[in-house]
Amino acid sequence: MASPFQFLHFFTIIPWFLICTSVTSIQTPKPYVVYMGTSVSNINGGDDQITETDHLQLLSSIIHREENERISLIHHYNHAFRGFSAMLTDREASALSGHDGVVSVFPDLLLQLHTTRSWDFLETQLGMQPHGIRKTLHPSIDVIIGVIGIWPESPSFKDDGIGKIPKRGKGVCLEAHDFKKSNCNRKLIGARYYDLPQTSTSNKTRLAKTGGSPRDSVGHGTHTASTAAGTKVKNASYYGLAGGTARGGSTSTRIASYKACSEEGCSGSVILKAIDDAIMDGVDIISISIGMHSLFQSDYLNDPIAIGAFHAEQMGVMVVCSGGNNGPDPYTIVNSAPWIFTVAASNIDRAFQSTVTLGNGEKFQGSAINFSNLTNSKMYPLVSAKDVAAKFTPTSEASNCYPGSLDNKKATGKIVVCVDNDPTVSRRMKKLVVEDAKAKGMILINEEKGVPYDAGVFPFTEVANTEGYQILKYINSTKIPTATILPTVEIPRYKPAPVVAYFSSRGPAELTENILKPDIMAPGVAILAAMMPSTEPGSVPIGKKPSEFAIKSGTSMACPHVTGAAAFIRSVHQEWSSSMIKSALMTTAITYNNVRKPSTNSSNTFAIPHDIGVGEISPLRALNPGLVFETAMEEYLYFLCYYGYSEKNIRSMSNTNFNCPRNSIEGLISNINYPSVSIAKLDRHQRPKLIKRTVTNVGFPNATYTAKVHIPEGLVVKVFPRRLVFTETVKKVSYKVAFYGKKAHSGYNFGSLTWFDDRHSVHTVFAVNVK
Ligand SMILES: *[C@@H]1O[C@H](CO)[C@@H](O)[C@H](O)[C@H]1NC(C)=O
Ligand SMILES: *[C@@H]1O[C@H](CO)[C@@H](O)[C@H](O)[C@H]1NC(C)=O
Ligand SMILES: *[C@@H]1O[C@H](CO)[C@@H](O)[C@H](O)[C@H]1NC(C)=O
Ligand SMILES: *[C@@H]1O[C@H](CO)[C@@H](O)[C@H](O)[C@H]1NC(C)=O
Ligand SMILES: *[C@@H]1O[C@H](CO)[C@@H](O)[C@H](O)[C@H]1NC(C)=O
Ligand SMILES: *[C@@H]1O[C@H](CO)[C@@H](O)[C@H](O)[C@H]1NC(C)=O
Ligand SMILES: CC(=O)N[C@H]1CO[C@H](CO)[C@@H](O)[C@@H]1O
Repeated sequence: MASPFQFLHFFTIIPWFLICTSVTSIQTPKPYVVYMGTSVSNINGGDDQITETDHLQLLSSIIHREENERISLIHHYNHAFRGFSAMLTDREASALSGHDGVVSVFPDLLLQLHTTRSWDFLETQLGMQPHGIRKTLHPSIDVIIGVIGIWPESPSFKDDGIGKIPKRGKGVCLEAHDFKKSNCNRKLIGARYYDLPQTSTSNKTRLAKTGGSPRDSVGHGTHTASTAAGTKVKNASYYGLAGGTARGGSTSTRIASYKACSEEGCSGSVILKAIDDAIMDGVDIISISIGMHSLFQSDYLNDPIAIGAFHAEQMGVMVVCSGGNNGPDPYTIVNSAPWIFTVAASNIDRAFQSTVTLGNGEKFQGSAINFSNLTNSKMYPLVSAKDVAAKFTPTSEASNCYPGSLDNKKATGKIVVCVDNDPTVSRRMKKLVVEDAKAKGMILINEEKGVPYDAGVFPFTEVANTEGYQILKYINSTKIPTATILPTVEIPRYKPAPVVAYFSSRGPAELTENILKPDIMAPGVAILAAMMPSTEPGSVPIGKKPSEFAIKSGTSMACPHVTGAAAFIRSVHQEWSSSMIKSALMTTAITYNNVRKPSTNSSNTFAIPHDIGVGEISPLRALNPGLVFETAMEEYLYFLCYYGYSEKNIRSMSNTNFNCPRNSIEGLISNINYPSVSIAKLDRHQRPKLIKRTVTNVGFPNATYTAKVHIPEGLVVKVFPRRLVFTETVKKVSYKVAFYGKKAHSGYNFGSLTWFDDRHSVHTVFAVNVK
């Protein structure tokens, strides 16, 4: 069997650190990150640059003399924030965490790419349509985004027609055995890579081959970078599927890439280093399609992405992150700090279908991407997997097409029907099992349709339970059941769209429910973008060259759509801060679909803000939002107080004499000037809860807005004032919203408050949990 290693890999990728923490003794050193706050020079203008020597001194005060080979730094952070990573025992780590100037000390965990290899989203396909950003305004106003890892020869990174690199773009193009300085150009202005950590389960051969170069070895960075900012490529397609012009959301944007991940995952200490470098290199936006698994989230000051993003925000650099692929359960959203722009994934108005025809003439529409060479003119024997089980194999395993569960002799030449009621065996695995059994093709019965799986040249399709039942019934009804699986065809103008993807992680956020997360939704199902040419056997149709594009799904693919949209807005409104751009995209998002109904989830029920945030991005509308919510750095410091961090740590992070308010309680987080509102607890027996917001006019100076509230039955919402008047001199106006829960339904109530003038509608969503 071709796949035992991959099978193992699937199980080891997440629990690696669990094994490490539980099995190893607490005295065994392991990598830790020591975070020490901002490195912005202090308020008195003094020069307190902390050097590597200072860090080494700190380490030598903690580590025993006999072990002095450990007094060394793996990574050292000093551009936007201070700290380092090093090999420490648990005891040393806890001694360090009490140290003056140390904000937090946390184990250097492996994070996941949000098209995780362990789920089969990575292997699925996509077709991207640059939603609504067809007319590129203002070409070539420079915005630089930072992403992770790249395949430089891709036509998506050609620099034809792009102007000189701006002075502040100090991207560094590192050389390697397979990467030359000339691989960088005016589009791809920088490419850095890092020593990737080796774990006990690391495949050293593979690391040696793929590490030590900025070149993308996974395909993830190439795909996401070209989605955000790829050069226009005419006539792009994945072997004819999803054909058209491929381009990023903002084609004049430059890219700097930071390779922080390998097949093993992405270590937190390396991600921190990459963010620190990107800030120094002068990028405007950082796009991170990586995160913790939702089961292993840590609080903000122990989360490398939250820490890096906080200091990026402090330096005026926007950070956009994927929200994770652990849906559709609630409390699965990650990267949920308020200074992060958190993205959910939706489908687009394109689907991929491949027809199953049964011997009795019945036809079913399955979902898949395949380059099947079968036709309607010949039928093949059709069997249920449980009827071709290997000896001594339980029926449940065979029907799920577990590794080793099928009898090759019985399956050869047949189309095998597998079910999918056990999530531990991926579609990729089942397909390998059936292919290895020399079957002619495979029909998978799986309710979670909508994320087409790329089966390469193997005839494969996926049908929902109702169709699956019909197919099984047909097999029972006849002596010689037969079928065929036709090649995939593209269904354009697919309806409804957008629908939130089944896999997209859901709110509310586990760390605090007082900020609404995810923030926004963008296309993340079956997105066509650049890819290093695949050499995997069976993935390239006979007689074709490996494709320079691929179709992929995941919140990883949704994130760069928002990055590209933000870069586009920044190129037009250069003076806008990240929070203004975020607000513009949020208050103009679209909450209905292409059949003019409110957006739904994949079981055809209306989606809620915990699924889709404020809705699907609409970059063109966001150019002219009318009003914006500005979230100042100080608001984030208040947030840290309310969340419960010490004033001492907050001062280290901000380098100010900041004072936390006396009554810092978590409920006050709802009052941060955020473009949406979430109230974790509204006690129906208590007085109404009062929320304050301040809006800044970015439209014509003379404007008057009136409020319109949309509320669920029972909840009472009062806005005052109901009119906001702006003039040449009055640019900012505050308003209050009171929420009365006395007669409301228990649990979350969702609604919206929209400010209208004759040109704009500023839509704000609220989520109120009534108890
Ligand atoms: C390590 O990776 C190499 C190259 O990808 C592969 O040939 C080899 O089988 C792998 N070794 C193990 C132990 O998985
Ligand atoms: C587009 O691509 C297809 C197949 O890859 C090819 O047959 C066709 O000639 C191309 N069209 C143009 C205008 O390049
Ligand atoms: C389809 O392609 C396979 C090789 O992938 C070949 O063995 C088979 O004969 C082809 N079938 C038809 C019907 O052309
Ligand atoms: C097909 O037949 C098997 C065994 O006779 C039975 O268990 C199963 O429920 C039948 N399936 C359908 C869909 O009729
Ligand atoms: C869709 O929403 C309904 C109602 O909230 C819920 O019962 C269902 O499980 C959701 N389905 C998915 C796939 O999220
Ligand atoms: C705004 O209104 C003021 C007072 O009515 C007026 O003087 C001014 O010219 C107006 N400006 C614009 C741009 O309409
Ligand atoms: C829609 C589409 O491009 N389908 C392709 C599926 O695979 C067959 C065989 O490679 C192609 O001929 C089809 O064009």
